[in-house]
Amino acid sequence: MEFNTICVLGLGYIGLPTASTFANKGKKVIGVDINPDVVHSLQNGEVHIYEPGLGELVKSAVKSGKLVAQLRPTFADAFIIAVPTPFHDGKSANMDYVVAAAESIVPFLRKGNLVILESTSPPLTTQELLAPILEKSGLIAGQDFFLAYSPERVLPGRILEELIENARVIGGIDRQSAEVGRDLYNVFVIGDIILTDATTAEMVKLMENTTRDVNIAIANEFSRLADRFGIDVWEAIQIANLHPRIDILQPGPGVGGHCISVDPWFLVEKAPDLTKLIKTARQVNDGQPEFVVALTKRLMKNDLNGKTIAALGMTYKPNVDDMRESPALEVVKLLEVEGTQVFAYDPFANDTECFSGVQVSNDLESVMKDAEVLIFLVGHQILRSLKAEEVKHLTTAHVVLDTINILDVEEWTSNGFQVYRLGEGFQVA
Ligand code: SAJ
Repeated sequence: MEFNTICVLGLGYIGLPTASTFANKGKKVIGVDINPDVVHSLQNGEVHIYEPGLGELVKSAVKSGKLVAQLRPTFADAFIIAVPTPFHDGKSANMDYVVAAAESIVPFLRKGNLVILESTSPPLTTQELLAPILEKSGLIAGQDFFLAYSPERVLPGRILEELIENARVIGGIDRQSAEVGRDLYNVFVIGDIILTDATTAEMVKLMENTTRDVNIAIANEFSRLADRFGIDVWEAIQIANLHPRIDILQPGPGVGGHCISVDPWFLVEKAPDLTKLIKTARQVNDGQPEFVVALTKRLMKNDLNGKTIAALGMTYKPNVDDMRESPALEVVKLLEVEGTQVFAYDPFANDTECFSGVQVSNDLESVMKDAEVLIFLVGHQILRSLKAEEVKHLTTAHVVLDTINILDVEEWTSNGFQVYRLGEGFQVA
């Protein structure tokens, strides 16, 4: 089946790259977002998020007239829903954006259309939540229009490559919906396209991110054990990973982002009696900022009150601008509860910006100037390439806590710093 017009709902980290990739393949794309600022900036060819290569891609799509941005959907051959699925305070999935997006399509749904949900969703969403909403149009899913779930699986920082190269799963509400979905993504996907049913596709996505979460949790738990037993977790992991069937991930200040720290909860919510391991892994990773604070406390001889700390790196992972669910922000908040004054730095902040109650500056010098301790929380390239020789002239701090193992300890030590790392069981004299 051929799709000439594609309507993409949600122009965030997934919707915008997807919309502009289709547009650059010559498809007419209507990008829809409920945020007028997003729509307005896109109309001028400007991009509101940072992702390598995305700015140029969007500019060329808008310039060619193939991508237009607007606040409401309109008639199209295919609709792709790529809106956020955050969680409520009680960790249950908030499907409000998916529901609103689906409802906004109803007046424009016609016979023969294809609707794809890409947003990460609890199992059975496509069948039990999405289909009934779309059927308010009077059309029947699988009979009058095609309906499928196709999860995005791209890695922030490599979205444009992975969108095209990764294998794509398409789970249809029936076989034909999956096949028609393949025709759509064939426009740009060069990876394998695997067809299955909608609920399997939903589970595949959740299983992938949950597996990664559990694997990071074991690395984090090892970091605490290493601390207890006075060994270096980084060295131990490196040695263990020489085993042909072992591949331990890296510990750190915790797991953030909008995917891995959220998605496992969708399974816990739907089947609390079957998800002990998944829930515990989530709690281990969520507890890691507290571990970082406990280490900082040990460094400061159990008294954090009145101390000045520079927290370096605030995004949820290196070289992205995304601060959603960032464990680094959590570390700052917990340190503040202990009575410290924290200056937070991130190269992706605009001047000084407030993220979930934390003031984040992009001026490294002013953040480090009066600090007693530097805590490295995110391995941004700019932080990795800092030279101890230069830093020592920019800060009063002599103590450094590296939670991500990015510093050359010898280099920093020889420049007068006392360097401590998460997961190495340090003692402070
Ligand atoms: N992290 C660690 N240790 C590690 C690896 C990661 O602590 O060894 C932390 C990161 O610092 C970050 C978090 O985990 O806080 C998640 O980072 P990530 O790079 O593992 O993953 P995301 O959230 O950026 O993207 C994931 C990817 N999923 C998998 O790798 C299974 C991506 O492919 C998905 O498309 C994306 O979630 C999504 O949108 O669901």
